[in-house]
Amino acid sequence: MRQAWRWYGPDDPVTLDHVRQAGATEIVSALHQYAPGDVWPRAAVAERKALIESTPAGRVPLRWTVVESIPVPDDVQRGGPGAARQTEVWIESMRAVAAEGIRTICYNVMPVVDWTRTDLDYPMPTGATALRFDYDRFAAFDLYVLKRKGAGADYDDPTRTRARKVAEGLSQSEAELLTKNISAGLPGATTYSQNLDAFRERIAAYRGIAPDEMRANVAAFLEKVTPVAEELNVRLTLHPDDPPRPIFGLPRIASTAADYRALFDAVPSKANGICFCVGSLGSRPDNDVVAMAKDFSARIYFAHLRATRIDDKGKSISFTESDHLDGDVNMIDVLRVLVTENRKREGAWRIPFRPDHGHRMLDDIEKTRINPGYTGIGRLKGLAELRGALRALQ
Ligand code: DNO
Repeated sequence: MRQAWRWYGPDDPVTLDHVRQAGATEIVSALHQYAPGDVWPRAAVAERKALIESTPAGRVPLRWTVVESIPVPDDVQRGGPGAARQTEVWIESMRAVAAEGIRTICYNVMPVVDWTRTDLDYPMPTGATALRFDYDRFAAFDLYVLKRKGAGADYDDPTRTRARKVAEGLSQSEAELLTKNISAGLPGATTYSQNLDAFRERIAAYRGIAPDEMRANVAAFLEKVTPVAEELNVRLTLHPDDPPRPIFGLPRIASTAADYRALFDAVPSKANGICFCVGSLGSRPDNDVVAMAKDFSARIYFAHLRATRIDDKGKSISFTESDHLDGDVNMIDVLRVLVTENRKREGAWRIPFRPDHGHRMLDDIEKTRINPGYTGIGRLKGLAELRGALRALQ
C-alpha cells in the first residue's frame, strides 16, 4: 500500500522533511485558501504541486497524489438555487487537479460542521493528549450554549439531565473553548469559521431537509461529476460522517454500510468510491467495519487509518481516539482486507493510506502551534505501527 501523509501546505508546522523522516512518500493536500464554492485555478494547483515535488538535492522525492478535500457547497447538499452552478465549479476544480496529474479526490457531505470533536487535548493515562467526542458535552453545547431551536427533542431524558449538569459546571472560558472546538472548524474541515449566529443560520438553512432528500441531491451531484471523473481517470472518495450520526438535527448520509450502498446503487460509476476511514466508521458500534471493508473493497481508493475507543465498552456515543492498532475495530483485520484488495490493483491504483490523527505527545505537547490531531510525532508513531503490521501481513 502507498504510504501518504496529510500536509496542510506551507504553513503546516510539520514540514516536508518531517514527512520524509516519517517514511511517507506521497502527500495528501488541498488548497485550503479557497472557500467552498470557489474554483481552484490550475495555476494554484500547479504551484502547490511544485512546492511538494521540487525535491532538494539528495532528498527523498515526494509526490502529491491525493486531494483532500474539494468542498461540496451547501447549495449542492441542500438542493439550493446555486446547486447546478456550484456543481460546475466543483467539476472545474476537479479538472484543474486532474490536469496536474492528481487522480484521487476526497470529499465529504457533512453539512455545516464537517468533522467534530468536543475535546482537542483530552488527557491520556500516558501523559499524551487525544481528540475526543463527548456526547454530554456536545449536548450541553447544543442545548445551553447554542440554544438551538428544537434541540431538546433530539436527546433523551437522561442525556438532557447529564447535559444540564455539564452546562452548569462550565466556566465562561470553558464554554468559549467548547464553542470554538465545535463550531470554529477543525483543521482541514471544509467549513467556515463561524460565530454562533452565523452557525445557527447555517443549521437553519437545512431545516426540513430529510436524509433521503439530501441523498438525492448528492446522487444528482455525482451523476454530473462522475462521467467527467471517468473521462479524466479520476477516482472520487467520499469520507464518512464523523461522528457517524446526525448532529444538530442535520441530515447525515455517509454513516453506515446502507448509506454507502444507497449511493453506489444510485450512481454505479466506478469513479464513485469511498475514503475508508476506520476511525469514523468505527466510532459507531453497529458498524461492522471489517465487513464494510470487504463489501466495498473494490471502491476503496483511499484509506484513513486511525482508531477510536467508545466509552462504556461500546455502549455509548462518546469516544476517544486511541493508538492506531488499539481501537475497538481490529485494525489488523481491516489491513488484511486492504492488502488483499491492493494485490489486485495496478500500480497507480494501489491504495494510498495515511495515518490519520495521532496523540499529542513528546515535544508536541509543549508546542504552541499545532493542528489538532495532526501533530508530527503522534502520526509518525501511528505510521510506524501500521507499516510494521502491513509488512508482516504482506
Ligand atoms: C479529519 C478528516 C476530515 C476529512 C474531511 C474529508 O481529520 O478526516 O478533515 O478529511 O472531512 O473531506
